[in-house]
Amino acid sequence: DYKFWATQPVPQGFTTESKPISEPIEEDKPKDQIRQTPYDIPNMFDWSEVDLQNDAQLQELYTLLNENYVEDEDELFRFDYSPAFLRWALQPPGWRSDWHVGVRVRSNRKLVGFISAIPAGIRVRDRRVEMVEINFLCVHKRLRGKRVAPVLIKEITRRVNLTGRFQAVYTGGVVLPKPVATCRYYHRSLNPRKLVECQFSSLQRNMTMARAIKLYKLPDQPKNSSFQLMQPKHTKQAFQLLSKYLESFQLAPVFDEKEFAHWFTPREGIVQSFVCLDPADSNRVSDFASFYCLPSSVINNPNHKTLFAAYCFYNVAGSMTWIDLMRDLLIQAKRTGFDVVNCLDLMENKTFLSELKFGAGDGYLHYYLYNWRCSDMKAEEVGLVLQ
Ligand code: YNC
Ligand code: MG
Repeated sequence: DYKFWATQPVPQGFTTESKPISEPIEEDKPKDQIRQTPYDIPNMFDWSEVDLQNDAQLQELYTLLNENYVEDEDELFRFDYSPAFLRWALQPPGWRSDWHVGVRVRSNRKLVGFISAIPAGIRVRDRRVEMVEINFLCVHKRLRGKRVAPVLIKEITRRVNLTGRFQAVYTGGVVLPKPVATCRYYHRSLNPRKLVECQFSSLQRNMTMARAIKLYKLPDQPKNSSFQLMQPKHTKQAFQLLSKYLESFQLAPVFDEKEFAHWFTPREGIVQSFVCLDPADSNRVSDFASFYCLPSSVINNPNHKTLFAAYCFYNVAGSMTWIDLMRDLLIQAKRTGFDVVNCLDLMENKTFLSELKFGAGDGYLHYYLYNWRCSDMKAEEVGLVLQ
């Protein structure tokens, strides 16, 4: 049983709503009914806002996550979010530093816990809600199992509620009450030799390394000759193309143009976005594709330190087929030096995964809403990708 989650406004149990509803679980609270002071944490710790503008504090957060954040089940890999990536992920338009919540050891000021919120307009079926996205919940390995995580969650909730927001969206690999959707990870090898050496993948029966290398070979150049890095002159049209496309999903972000520019303006080593142009009118953006760059540390491997992974972000096949668009994105990722492209089976991704030789992974990603009741969604109804 879930001792903490039983006290929270989330659907209790794992039963399914029969009607296609979308509504709050509990009402918004007036400000004077929200706790005004931080929750108590054990005596040896202090709350501490992490100032990401400050390079030293950004480095402290980087180190906490690099050493203690999400690992795969076999403890072979751990996410290695770069400092610059963390700034991008945690400082979108409307970010607040009091939503970058740290916990420090009182005696030596060491950062040992963290949770974050960023503002996001999210549409759930026909309801648009001003929510937050919760991410980077982390407790130092030596402090696990001591119920620090629930205090972090309650404290970020309090700080978000004080700004008049009462809903959140978050994702995770663990099963909690209650996923609104569950997506599966797929992986496309670009550098099969390294992936095998790192035990990220293994050679299937009857497969030799030479055959694997041949199987995953890609053309050197994109098929669509107009496929190019998104430039400022493309932003407005790419924004409109994506916004229209996202209307077809049951759970999706609603970006404004400024947010779109933040999330998709190419930043080396962080996020890469591409457009294709209409051959009949080279001023018209017809297709859009993007990935974000998230390496993983390879744990205890004598030969490899880092696995370079690109994660499919938001894509729109306008004039091209999904297969042609996403093959061009794979070619681009390969040319940039990535070892693997990871992709969830949400939006229309199932239409190209097998044809482009993505393999099903063992990881699942559950999507959760806080203080929102709605019926279950299929992976292909989800139009939201978090970092
Ligand atoms: C998790 N990932 O079930 P019960 S994802 C939520 N999300 O509660 P303790 C989690 N809850 O079962 P530990 C969770 N993992 O008693 C565990 N829990 O009801 C629950 N890992 O607390 C768990 N990062 O402190 C249990 O556990 C209670 O010391 C146990 O700490 C957990 O960022 C954790 O995977 C995850 O650093 C911090 O294991 C730690 O183990 C760790 O005894 C590696 O906690 C890194 C990792 C999680 C990545 C993510 C999204 C987080 C969402 C949090 C929920 C937000 C709700 C909305 C708030 C805003 C609302 C508004 C408005
Ligand atoms: Mg704990």
